[in-house]
Amino acid sequence: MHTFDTPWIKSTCAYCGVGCGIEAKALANGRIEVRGDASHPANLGKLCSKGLALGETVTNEGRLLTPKVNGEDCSWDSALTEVANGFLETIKQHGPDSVAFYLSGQLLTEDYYLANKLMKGFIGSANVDTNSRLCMSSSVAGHKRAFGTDTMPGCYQDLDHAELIVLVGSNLAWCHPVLFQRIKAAKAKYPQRKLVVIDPRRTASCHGADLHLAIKPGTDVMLFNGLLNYLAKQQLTDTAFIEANTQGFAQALTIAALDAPNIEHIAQVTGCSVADISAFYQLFGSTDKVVSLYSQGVNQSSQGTDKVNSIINCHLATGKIGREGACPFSITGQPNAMGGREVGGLANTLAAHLEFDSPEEHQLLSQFWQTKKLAAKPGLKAVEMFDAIRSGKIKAIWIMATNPVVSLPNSNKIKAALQNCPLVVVSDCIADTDTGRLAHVQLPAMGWAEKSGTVTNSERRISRQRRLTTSPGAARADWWIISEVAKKMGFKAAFSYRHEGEIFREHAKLTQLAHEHKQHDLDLSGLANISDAEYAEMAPQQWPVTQLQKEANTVQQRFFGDGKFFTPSTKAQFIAVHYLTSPQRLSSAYPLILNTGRIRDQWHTMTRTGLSPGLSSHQGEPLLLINPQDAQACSLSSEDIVQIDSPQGQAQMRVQINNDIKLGQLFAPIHWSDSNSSAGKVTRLTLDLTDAISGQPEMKQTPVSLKRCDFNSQALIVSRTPLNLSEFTYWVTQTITGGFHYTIASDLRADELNERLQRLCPRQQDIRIQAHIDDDSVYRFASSKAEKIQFAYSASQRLTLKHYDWFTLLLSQTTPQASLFLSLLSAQPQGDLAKGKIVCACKQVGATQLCSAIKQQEIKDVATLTQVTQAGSGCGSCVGELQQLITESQAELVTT
Ligand SMILES: Nc1nc2c(c(=O)[nH]1)N[C@H]1C(S)=C(S)[C@@H](COP(=O)(O)OP(=O)(O)OC[C@H]3O[C@@H](n4cnc5c(=O)[nH]c(N)nc54)[C@H](O)[C@@H]3O)O[C@H]1N2
Ligand SMILES: Nc1nc2c(c(=O)[nH]1)N[C@H]1C(S)=C(S)[C@@H](COP(=O)(O)OP(=O)(O)OC[C@H]3O[C@@H](n4cnc5c(=O)[nH]c(N)nc54)[C@H](O)[C@@H]3O)O[C@H]1N2
Ligand code: SF4
Ligand SMILES: [Mo]
Repeated sequence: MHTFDTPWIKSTCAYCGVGCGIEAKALANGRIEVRGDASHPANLGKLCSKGLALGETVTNEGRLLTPKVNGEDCSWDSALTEVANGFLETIKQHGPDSVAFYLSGQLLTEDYYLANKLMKGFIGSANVDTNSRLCMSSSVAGHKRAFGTDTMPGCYQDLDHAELIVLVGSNLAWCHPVLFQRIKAAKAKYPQRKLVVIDPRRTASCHGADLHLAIKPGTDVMLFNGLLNYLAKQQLTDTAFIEANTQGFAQALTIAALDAPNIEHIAQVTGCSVADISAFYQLFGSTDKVVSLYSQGVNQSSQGTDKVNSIINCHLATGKIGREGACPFSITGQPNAMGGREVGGLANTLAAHLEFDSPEEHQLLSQFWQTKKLAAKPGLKAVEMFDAIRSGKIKAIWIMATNPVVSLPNSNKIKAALQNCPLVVVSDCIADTDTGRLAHVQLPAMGWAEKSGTVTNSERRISRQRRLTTSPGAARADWWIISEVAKKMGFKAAFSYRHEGEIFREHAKLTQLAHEHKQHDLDLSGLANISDAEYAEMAPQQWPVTQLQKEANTVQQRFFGDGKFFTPSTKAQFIAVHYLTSPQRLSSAYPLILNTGRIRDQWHTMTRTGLSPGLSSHQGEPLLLINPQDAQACSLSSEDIVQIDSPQGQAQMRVQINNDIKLGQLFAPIHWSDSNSSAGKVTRLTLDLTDAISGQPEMKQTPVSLKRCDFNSQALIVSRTPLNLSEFTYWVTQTITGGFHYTIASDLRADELNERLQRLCPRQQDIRIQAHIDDDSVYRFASSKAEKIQFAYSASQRLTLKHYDWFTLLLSQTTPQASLFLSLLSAQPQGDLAKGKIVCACKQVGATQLCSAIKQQEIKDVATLTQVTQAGSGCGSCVGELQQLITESQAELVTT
């Protein structure tokens, strides 16, 4: 018999900035099997639920297969000509600043480099910005102010050595799970190590933390100014380091002392107790090896850059930088957020960390690219860029690998801007996205597993993403698409590449020249002359790279160990920062504050993770987390649908009452869009207010009001084929194994809804059954063909959703059809359906299974639960929820 055996190929995960190495293998059924790469220094073989499910998302479902102009399929040649001519014509009539590119940290370095080269170098405008503006730009600006360059000082091994880790505005357990597990492993080995979490919500990252400071949103600068003042007062600063290697300490301290004169004042502003604040300050002051790891709770703020510097100030004051286990650590979000920063994807930098304000650097780059048109001044940052589209200043935009109609704040405005823009070009792998719907030209891009190039992770480690499989339809690599458009625009000589390795070498060569010129941080000289074969085989390289490392190694490099920084004086800069309240104020009209962020198993706008039934099962509907007291005050119960209003727009979500949220605050995940829900998109609500220095929008503090939606009926539907349910007021789609799951709510009466839904049943079914159960007034319906359920629903005035977890499993069952029908009619899940909602995505263990194991075997700790059920033995990021189930069932025992 012919066996289909392909080798394991090393590549890098498609998702977060941890940059885990994977090994993948194509299977005979077209699927891809994925496992962690034990030799990769970022993860040493570990993967999280998203990484483990990578294979499931490699599917042709929903893919954009051909180029389209005005919705019609066309050849590559005509689509590329349309784009090139459209841009040329606009530039001819209105000048280079009338066009723009909006890029993404999900492009490969090679794609990113070329897009930047085309816009800044050859079109002659710096209107090229990226979704990193929404993500890392406050960190970039903070680094530049303090260090002179955008330099990440530390590396992942610092997490193994740190005696204290402070997570500031980072839900690492869900957003960078492999690093969180690494911290937990170190803590288990050395129990004296401490973990402090600073976050307005109690998150999964608080599981196992020694201290949680639930600060009021936006008060981080107050907390860290207080820490600086405390360190000085208690003489816990490193005066030798401050004197020899820094500038501006006195000024920063004066402001900090004015801002945060005593702990009582800090307690009042931050809402934390004096005892907790003192405990944190003492820990920071008395611990030698401290890593402060921060993310969007810091960056996405109207004061994001100041928040970053307030943290860095404390590290500089104590010399906790450049040493093993000690650094301020900006953890990046996207797989190639760092690569984008290297090539100059942001509008206010040139390329290879060369800057606009230096005529020599401008000349160096002009010569290297052999162009006379290099942009002379910074371009528009993301929010400004879309404002310029709206005002008509920008008339042509090319959006690549990002979905701004979902991810930029004030999405109604973004949508209106694109609707008015004469030319919108979108490169994406997926056909139907909120942004793609507004495109004149859609270009099908290769996705992860098809494309090839490099990405840089949070610790400056460059890894190869390799092609594992062929692309469906006419999809092409992003770099190829960009180079073809550039050639058609007349820049043939500068954009002729045989393959992506040539682009990479050019980028590395530029960093070498830049480094020779300014002796700065970014130096890839060791990769500037690698052969094609060496590029193909390239093992992970952490920069600076002065020599190609032939094999993956765990040698870690830090910056600033010698006390020298990249400022003109070579000294690090303290930045004096004042705590400011957000301009977004609460009022009687908008009395609650909406925080937004991520959930464990979804990635951004769900265009990829939404394809995985396993990942979607953790959370299937847009939800609003609310404190019990606020819920009561707004007359809301769990599972109500609520309308959320902000000064910018309206959304509707399902209420989840949750003690982890403080009074007056709310939390909503960012993942739902207009493509998968009627109104679950959070950026309908968020305001486009930005940090004055970085231009990063404040996404975590929107004032809103709530109103319960009283629908007359609700239904849950499963169908093998997609349904269009836009006629119903409230709807949410979810991918499940075997088909689709829908949740709807309607103003119709339940009996009317029942009638309407029956019409959606596909024709020519073998069996149709229906039932109306009087005592709970539920209408049930199911139809099957070839012994498989094709379509089923439950409809009622109100359904208790938590009793219907099993509904999402209906189409995946190997259970005999009779018992499926029985489950449906009786609403009592039979067989495998009885698993309940999936808690452990890796091992597919459900809540009902876990609860009954806990009860039957009287399990009191997570380790035993894992042993008994396997849940938590994969990536471990569900451990917090396992603990919660145990706690809840113990509470039930006490109260019953
Ligand atoms: N599962 C999953 N993982 C991801 C992603 C994903 O979509 N899904 N996306 C990736 C990307 S691009 C990014 S940028 C990262 C983001 O990773 P994180 O920044 O960890 O994620 P968020 O949930 O956006 O926000 C982090 C926390 O900031 C808190 N916060 C809000 N306001 C404040 C404040 O004023 N001060 C402080 N101290 N905290 C505050 C929020 O309550 C939230 O828990 O995740 C990456 N990893
Ligand atoms: N309210 C609120 N809004 C936020 C945030 C928040 O915390 N709160 N976080 C912000 C942050 S940190 C980020 S990073 C953004 C993320 O927001 P987006 O970048 O808009 O989110 P994605 O869904 O990752 O969009 C990537 C798109 O590129 C496509 N794609 C994937 N791979 C490729 C490829 O190789 N080539 C091409 N051409 N296309 C590809 C995907 O199908 C998808 O449509 O959201 C921001 N918006
Ligand atoms: S932590 Fe998870 S999502 Fe992030 S790179 Fe690793 S496997 Fe991928
Ligand atoms: Mo991000």
